[in-house]
Amino acid sequence: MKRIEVCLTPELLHLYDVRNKAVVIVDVLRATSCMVTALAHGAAEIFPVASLDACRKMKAAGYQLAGERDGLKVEDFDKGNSPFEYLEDIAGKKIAFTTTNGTQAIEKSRDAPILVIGAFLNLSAVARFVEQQPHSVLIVCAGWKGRYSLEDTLFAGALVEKWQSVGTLDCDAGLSALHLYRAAKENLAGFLEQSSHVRRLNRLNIHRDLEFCVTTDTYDVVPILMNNRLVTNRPATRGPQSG
Ligand code: 3SL
Repeated sequence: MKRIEVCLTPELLHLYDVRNKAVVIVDVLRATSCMVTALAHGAAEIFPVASLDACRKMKAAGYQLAGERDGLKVEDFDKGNSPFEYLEDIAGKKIAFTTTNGTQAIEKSRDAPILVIGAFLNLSAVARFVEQQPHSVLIVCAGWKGRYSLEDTLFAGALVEKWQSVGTLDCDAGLSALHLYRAAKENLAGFLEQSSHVRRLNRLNIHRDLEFCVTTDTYDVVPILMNNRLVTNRPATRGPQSG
């Protein structure tokens, strides 16, 4: 029977073998939420890279540069890391994306035969997708600079909850995530209010992204890594517009 496991931070990834897993990368605040939003609104592809320099090199190949460092847009980049920047003027665009944690977690998981991007925004679509794969599932929480993040763990718990009729859960990290999610799910934004990432975003005066990123099932797309690019499993869907 297929299993589901949760890696609570990329620093623990050496304990897992990604080479035979369907890996779900999650960085709820905010990298994977942006990726899902961009592809749902018609971005042609996202090229995730770990470093700023690797990202800048993609400009010559016609990519828009996007992402952040420590939550802030990089000065010479076209876009930052708020999902509201990916609602419009995105259709057909190729995006090179680098972030403090999300794209680093992707980089570390590249050996997986299947790598998809998860967020609350596409929770059910990701659950359906991984259920259909022949592999066991590993959820990799991006965390913050190697540390544990509450919001990514809550997403892991949500996906484990959906998984339970499909396969086994034999992983205490997954069980903890499930219990936490069950305690939080009626009010995810409230539960996260004291979390370090929400406090960090509040210090940067970024408030509205939290509500957006913890909204469940806004989109039906699953970003999949193919030939080093994230592309979607289905045509762009309509979702919220900016404003
Ligand atoms: O680290 C990341 O990948 C980002 O999502 C962090 S932030 O939300 O932009 O601060």
